[in-house]
Amino acid sequence: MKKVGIIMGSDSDLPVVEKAIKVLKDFDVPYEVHVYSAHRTPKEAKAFAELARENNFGVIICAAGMAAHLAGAFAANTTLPVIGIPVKSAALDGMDALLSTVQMPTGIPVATVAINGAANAAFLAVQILGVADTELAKKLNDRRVSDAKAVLEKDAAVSAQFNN
Ligand code: RP5
Repeated sequence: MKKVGIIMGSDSDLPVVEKAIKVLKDFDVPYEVHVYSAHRTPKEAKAFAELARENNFGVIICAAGMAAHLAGAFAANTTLPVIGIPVKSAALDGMDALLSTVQMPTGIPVATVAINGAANAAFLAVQILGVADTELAKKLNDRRVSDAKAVLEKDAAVSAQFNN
């Protein structure tokens, strides 16, 4: 199976990124985690992106906050799908990173998830890999069935408390 590359701009992003790692573990999807910065280590970020396809990656997830150019920089240097996680920072509540990540020019898209939406970044990565992997697609379907069951159990509990 292709790997998912999880790149964060700083190790301070790790508490957010851990939610993506957990989802990939749940699905037994292989991954690598790295810290590369579009601004602090641009050469290393570029080299990783350029070699990602031949290094057996299928999707790249990039998490960055503030002037978040990491996902865009990766997208510029690979034709693999790149998913961006805008990370919330203190000053602007993540709106800075959201706009920096989502507002890409035509031809170089970044699939941007919600601010701190790391779990959904991983779910989207699994969905992308699931296009060519029916076993993985079935696991996704099973997860949705069990998630739906959990919601209906909550509905039953709330209904029992408030509905006559
Ligand atoms: C971004 O700047 C990183 O992705 C991080 O979210 C933010 C702050 O980085 P540190 O100053 O905590 O290293 O590049």
